[in-house]
Amino acid sequence: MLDSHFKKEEFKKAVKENVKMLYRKTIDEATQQQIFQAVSLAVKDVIIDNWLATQKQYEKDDPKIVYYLSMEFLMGRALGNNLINLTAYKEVKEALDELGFDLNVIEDQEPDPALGNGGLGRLAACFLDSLATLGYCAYGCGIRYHYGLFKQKIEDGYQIEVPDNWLKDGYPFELRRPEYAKEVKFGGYVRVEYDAATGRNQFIQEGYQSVMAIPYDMPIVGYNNKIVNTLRIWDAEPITDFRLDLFDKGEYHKAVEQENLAKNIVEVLYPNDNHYAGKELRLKQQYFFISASIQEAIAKFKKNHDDLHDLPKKVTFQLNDTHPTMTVAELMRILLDEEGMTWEEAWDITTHTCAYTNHTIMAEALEKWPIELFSKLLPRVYQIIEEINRRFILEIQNKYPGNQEKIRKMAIIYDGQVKMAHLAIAGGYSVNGVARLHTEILKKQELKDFYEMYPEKFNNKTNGITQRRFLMHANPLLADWITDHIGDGWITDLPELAKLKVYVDDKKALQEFMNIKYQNKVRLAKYIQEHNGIEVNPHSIFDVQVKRLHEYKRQLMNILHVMYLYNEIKAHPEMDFYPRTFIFGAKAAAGYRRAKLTIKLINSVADVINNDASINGKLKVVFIENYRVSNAELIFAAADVSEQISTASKEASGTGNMKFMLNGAPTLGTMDGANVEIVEEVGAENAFIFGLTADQVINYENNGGYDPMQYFNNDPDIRNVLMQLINGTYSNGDFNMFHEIYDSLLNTNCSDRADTYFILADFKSYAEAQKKVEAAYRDSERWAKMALLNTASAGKFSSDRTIQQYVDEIWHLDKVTIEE
Ligand code: H53
Repeated sequence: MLDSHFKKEEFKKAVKENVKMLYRKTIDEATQQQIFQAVSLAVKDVIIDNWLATQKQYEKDDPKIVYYLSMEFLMGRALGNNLINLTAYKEVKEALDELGFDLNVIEDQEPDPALGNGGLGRLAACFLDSLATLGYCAYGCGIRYHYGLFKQKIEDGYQIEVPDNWLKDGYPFELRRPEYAKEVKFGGYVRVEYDAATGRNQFIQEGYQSVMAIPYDMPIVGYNNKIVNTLRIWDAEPITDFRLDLFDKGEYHKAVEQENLAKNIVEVLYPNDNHYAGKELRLKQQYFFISASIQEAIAKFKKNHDDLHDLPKKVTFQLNDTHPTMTVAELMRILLDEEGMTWEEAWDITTHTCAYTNHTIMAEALEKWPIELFSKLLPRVYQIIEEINRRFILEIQNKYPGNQEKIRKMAIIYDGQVKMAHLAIAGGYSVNGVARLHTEILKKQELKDFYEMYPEKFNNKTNGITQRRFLMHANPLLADWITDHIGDGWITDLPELAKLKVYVDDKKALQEFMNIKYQNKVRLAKYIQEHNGIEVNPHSIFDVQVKRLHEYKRQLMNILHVMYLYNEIKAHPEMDFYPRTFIFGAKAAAGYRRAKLTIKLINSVADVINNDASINGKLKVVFIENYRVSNAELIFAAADVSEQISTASKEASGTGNMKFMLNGAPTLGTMDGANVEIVEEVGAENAFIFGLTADQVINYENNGGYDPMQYFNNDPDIRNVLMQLINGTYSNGDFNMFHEIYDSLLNTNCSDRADTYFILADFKSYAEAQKKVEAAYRDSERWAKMALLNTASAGKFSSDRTIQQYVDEIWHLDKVTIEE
């Protein structure tokens, strides 16, 4: 136990006291939600002592700080994770038992803070955990959306979005910090005034609207080291409660506008993953949290240092994708307009302080803002970007005299648009991809021109995940078993898992390992029964694809293959078929029609197959409603097969793939993203790889020559399945329901190239790989070895390793330890 506050009896007393103070109740009268609040408060009390101690240590050591700037932090629930990192989980569980409560049930009372969409937001959360655990001074900076990612309900097979009012009961792990409020200005115009004293022009923004940004801090508890870092999320409030002065002058509308601006900015997270929608409110959100975060970072720096030229020595701003790229211009604005620096000085500081992570090559994810929109909303910031662009073009011309093509392709402002990725690359000192293959594609394809101009900026940081949440918390049985066999070093040094390799030929160990998998499958089966009303057989193969719904991730290929298997079973009832449960979980962006139709298709196929008594339950299909961090933990622990089947080159890295691997599920996947490195670690014989390579896909895309119709014409299995999309098999005779999906594969009425994601090209090799999965699973000893080797080889994929590489190669932070 870390702290004396956590002595069991004291803790029990604190819980009782909190219930009394908060609710005027005894613990027998309190609801589970009230107990959750009271327990969390008792835990927060301990955290705050460590938080203060960390702050003190940072003040003393003055370490370099990384600000991880991100529109998304997909934190998941905090209570269980905090207890784990305080090394108090088991003790608190016992204490609650004695009070008559079940910690698991209490944990379920916590809303699942969903301030993110998918991989990018969850990566940010894993990084914060690793930064605190490794002892680095880091702030996460983001937005306190009042509504997180929508909750998904399935009605009649269709996704319905329900608002996620995560703050409704009050969130115990946040702290409002009004003393650090910052003003953020929008709109108006820039007045230029010559200042005779300095001989320079002053740029004064006038006629603007503004809001106050109010920070809320959440503690990020390091594992067993007393370090507590901070996730700072900004809320917006009107400048004064209500502009009574304006109201009195009859400018009622202006007063209400300021109020509405504040309300709207932080209202809701945009539910798009890997897709840019170009909405003005989104641009406001970006500037809002960036301006507040950078202002605060500069104020903090100035408190302890007197020369802003030292900023790069003490601070890095890491841009999580292009969403926070405004940082480059906002930092320039502050250094130029508020600190009175020259352009050259300000640019030198900025380009040594900002660093950019690219997470996608998908064209539709690249942010490009129309200049009218941009310049109207942020007139001064836009002027600065124009000047950055002017100088950048000169640099290009210098390097490639007379080459107009380079300017067309590389300019920051071109064709009436501001290109955020170009600004991020020009304005920073590092550009990193998130898996080796992805970084290579950036260098050779997407960002080739930039790589040629600045090769020294480019580097790779393969993603990782935190084993504290995704093994210790998600899979306590396996975590304990591992610790019994190799000690607990893996908790902070994941490569230690390799020590498990000595057990590959130990029958008893293999049996125990698979028995734990079985128990986790029973746990998930219970969840599915309770939430879906579907009975699944825990002895069947749990074949799982959980991730955002996107065409490039090819959930469609998975369900088409299920339809094919069903056809096979029906056609050959005597066939020896190993029982399979196909499990899906996915949210589709609210406006992404084709993705939503895919959800309907999955549910319709599930309906037919699950209700067909003639197949004796050999095949089941389950769509888990409202996939999110909390149920993900149950799902990874219970998976036998990890479906990672994106079109090669499209998935920058993936991180779900790593969570499955860690929990002993072999990958069934394409050579895409981090799958390549997973296979490298575990060996090709312990994974099931199929499909076109990234080079083949890129070659088709660049040179044409792909014809999906040829597969339809020549392959009766494919033809049968596709015909079932339009003959009513899964739509109660409605020929139209899934016609759009059929068209998307074979072109007919579509504007884009047919089968954009090469589903038909890969279908057969996918089906063959699936046959190999079945054969391997039948040999239970072989399977157990594969599963164990996956866990044992997962060491590389800890976010601790990723963060250490960021620290060594980009951030150069100082390690801090808390003195007793
Ligand atoms: O980021 C993950 C990657 C994953 C990639 C994802 C992502 C988003 O979730 C959203 C926007 C974006 O540009 C990229 O799709 O492959 O693992 C973390 O790097």
